[in-house]
Amino acid sequence: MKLSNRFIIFSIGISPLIYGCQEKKEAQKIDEDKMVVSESPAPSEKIEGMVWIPGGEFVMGTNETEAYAAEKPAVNLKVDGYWMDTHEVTNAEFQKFVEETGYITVAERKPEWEDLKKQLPPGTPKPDESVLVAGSMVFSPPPYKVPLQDISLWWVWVNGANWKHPEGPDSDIEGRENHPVVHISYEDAEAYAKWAGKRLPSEIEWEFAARGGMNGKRFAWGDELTPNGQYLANTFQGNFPNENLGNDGFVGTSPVKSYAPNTFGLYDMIGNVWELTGDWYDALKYARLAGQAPKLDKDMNPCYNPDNPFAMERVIKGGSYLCAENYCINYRPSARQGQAFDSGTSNVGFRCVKDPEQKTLSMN
Ligand SMILES: [Ca+2]
Ligand SMILES: [Ca+2]
Repeated sequence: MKLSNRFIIFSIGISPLIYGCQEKKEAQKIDEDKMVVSESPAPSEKIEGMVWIPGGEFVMGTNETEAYAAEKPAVNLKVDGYWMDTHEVTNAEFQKFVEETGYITVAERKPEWEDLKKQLPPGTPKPDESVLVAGSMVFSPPPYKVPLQDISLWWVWVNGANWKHPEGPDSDIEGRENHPVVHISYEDAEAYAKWAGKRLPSEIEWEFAARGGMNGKRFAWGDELTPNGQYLANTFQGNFPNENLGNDGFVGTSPVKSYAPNTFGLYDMIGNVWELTGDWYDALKYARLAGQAPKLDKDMNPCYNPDNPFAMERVIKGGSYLCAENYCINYRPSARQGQAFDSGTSNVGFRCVKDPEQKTLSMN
């Protein structure tokens, strides 16, 4: 099914043209003092590789003029406590899962046209069988400046690209065991989480965790992208997509934990790879929560993305090593995009959460 990305424009990056859209109604009045991190004690058990996120009350989304429309408006929300992986799932961790289960990822399977066509406009002709080959989308930057409206100028379908061969059949993950696993679809991430006795975070859980106890900050660490010139996440410096300067130390993915953690002890919540959540993508989610848009009829369709009306998408958060100041700009806790549920790419991974055995905080 992953071939859907060959036929439809998917939202790896949002065009800068829509950055800065103004919402039509006045935003919900937000109480900036409402950031309350629960003081309930953490569960007594310890889980290796995870930290306790205490839950609480916070401002999700943003009212920033410059933010994308789908991040607005800011809304007050509450979340219960949960455990969260300190870092993105690595190649080594995913390899262990595959060795124990024999799991084959979606990118390694031949796509079926019957599945594919469900996400395409009615009447889309069946492609030639020779096109229906296992593979995935790989970032392949042009050597020169290009217009930023056409993502096909830097995203290329590569037959044989998958988590073990991130750039295609001739590449491998040797030396990248501690990098985040990529080319993972939602189905793959869910299978891993189930095997690990965990689950994928909801978007609310992910954003609360990324904010690290700070309300209304543009970035996970404050309001400046590089305070005192210090890089705090793996993003893209230079002119996207052709000029990847790597001033933060990396032009591709980086080993997990290469940058300082946030105050909850979580690494790479911003940048490195986008992270899948368990939520369907709804471009008007925050507007609906704020009462500025009608409720979504989930029996009709759990997703809403006017830029990609036939795609079934899950929310991804945090931006990646491909988010630049001149394009994407999604290295912020409120940033969000839809990712076709049946597709992985070379800049999307995930991490898991786990519920406590006994809930320590009950809020709504
Ligand atoms: Ca970088
Ligand atoms: Ca990340």
